[in-house]
Amino acid sequence: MATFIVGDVQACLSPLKQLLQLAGFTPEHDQLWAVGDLIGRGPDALATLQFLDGLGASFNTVLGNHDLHFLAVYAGIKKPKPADKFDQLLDSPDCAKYADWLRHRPMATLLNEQCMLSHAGLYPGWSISDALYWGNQVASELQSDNWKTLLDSMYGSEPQAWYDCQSRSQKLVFTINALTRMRFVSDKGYLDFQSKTGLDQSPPGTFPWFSHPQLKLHPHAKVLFGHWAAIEGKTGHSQCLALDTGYIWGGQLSLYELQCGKFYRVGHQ
Ligand SMILES: [Mn+2]
Repeated sequence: MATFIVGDVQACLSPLKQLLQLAGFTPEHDQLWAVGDLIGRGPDALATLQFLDGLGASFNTVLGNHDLHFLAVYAGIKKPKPADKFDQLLDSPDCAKYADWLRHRPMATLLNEQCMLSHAGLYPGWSISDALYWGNQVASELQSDNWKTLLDSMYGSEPQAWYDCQSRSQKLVFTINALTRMRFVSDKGYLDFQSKTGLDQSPPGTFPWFSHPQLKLHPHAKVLFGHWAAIEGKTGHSQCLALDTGYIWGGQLSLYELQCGKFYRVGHQ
């Protein structure tokens, strides 16, 4: 059995199918995980969810910011924007089924004892156990009757640092931001939500989270993440593997095979 992890699909079904064929993925034997942002901006939101649903128990995902945004639109908290390209999905009789399925996905998971998967990465100062614990707290809330209240509160960017969080609801919103939106983090642990650039343009006083001096990773641990297309799959850190190579922006869709460490890519050159 092989475990594959795919980068941000963002409703681009055709390259996803190409990539699975290229890697020899067979749902009967193999497991496929996604780094989140299954849908959002790309052309085939409904067909992508139909295809992944068809893989049954051989597919799973952690949630990304676009997936959570879709849930907020579905719940009537946010108005859909044309750029989301959710229309066909929202009009589908199966929309409620897919929304319910997404609402029951994890925010972070362990793929084996040492490899964590989340959409944006590991917040500096948190251990992998911290990220899993708080990710599970968010997931439990999303699966509870309070899920709309949580999604309604997530659109703020405050608090920006973990040590500024007082209440449980602040901690849940911070966790969503750290696990799904993080890129640059200040030396004091503040998430920077302004910059989406590559590594050569760090805002003053910030580090990419994977280069942050407070990053806590055991020597054999790994973090797999997506979300940050501008770094083009490069972190310069052997334990932090970036899988969003920006297919939606004219780049490539990436797939990583966990057991052998091999990358597969399709898309634009
Ligand atoms: Mn994202």
